[in-house]
Amino acid sequence: MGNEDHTGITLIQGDITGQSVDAVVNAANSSLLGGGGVDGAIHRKGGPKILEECRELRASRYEEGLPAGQAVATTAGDLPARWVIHTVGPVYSTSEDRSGILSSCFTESLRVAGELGAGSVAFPAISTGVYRWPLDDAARIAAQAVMNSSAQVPDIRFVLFDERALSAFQKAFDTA
Ligand code: AR6
Repeated sequence: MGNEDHTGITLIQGDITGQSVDAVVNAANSSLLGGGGVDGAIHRKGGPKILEECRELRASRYEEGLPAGQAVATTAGDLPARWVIHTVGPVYSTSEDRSGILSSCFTESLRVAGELGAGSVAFPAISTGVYRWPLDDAARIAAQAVMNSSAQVPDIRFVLFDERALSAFQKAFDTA
């Protein structure tokens, strides 16, 4: 797997907050001030430094919040990582196709990771929890986005919380 020779993509089952990587991607919300799921786990384990930087971002670059599909980096606090890249997935909708926004979460996060010089990045299954995106479809969008990305990050990992998510991503990468 991989978009270019220098990129390796790995699928792992587990808790993303335990990953020793340069950058951990957070499935955040526009407020950047925390929430449940991955976001809650990252702030809990990463400690108050992350929230402090998020508050600074809200007071400067993102007064209106971080729009869905965009990404921004902060410190990773106490996590075994250098940065957290916060991105905001779209809430799933049956009346509107928001897959371009979900795809953008992956490409923008990889772009930010590349700018930081990150050698390794861990992604969760963005939008598939609280934001209700069907797993198989989210996995397909994630696989296509990452495989078509031009960002130069050598080690890209998807850290899936359970067996069901892991097999959805395996299937998506096998058929991408
Ligand atoms: N490690 C890896 N995957 C996880 C973990 C973890 N520690 N915890 C949950 N998952 P979600 P979203 C999986 O809800 O759908 C928050 O409140 C989970 O099983 O974290 O983008 C934010 O503040 C699911 O498959 O993110 C936003 O308000 C996937 O990660 C909102 O939820 C994503 O679930 C964002 O919703």
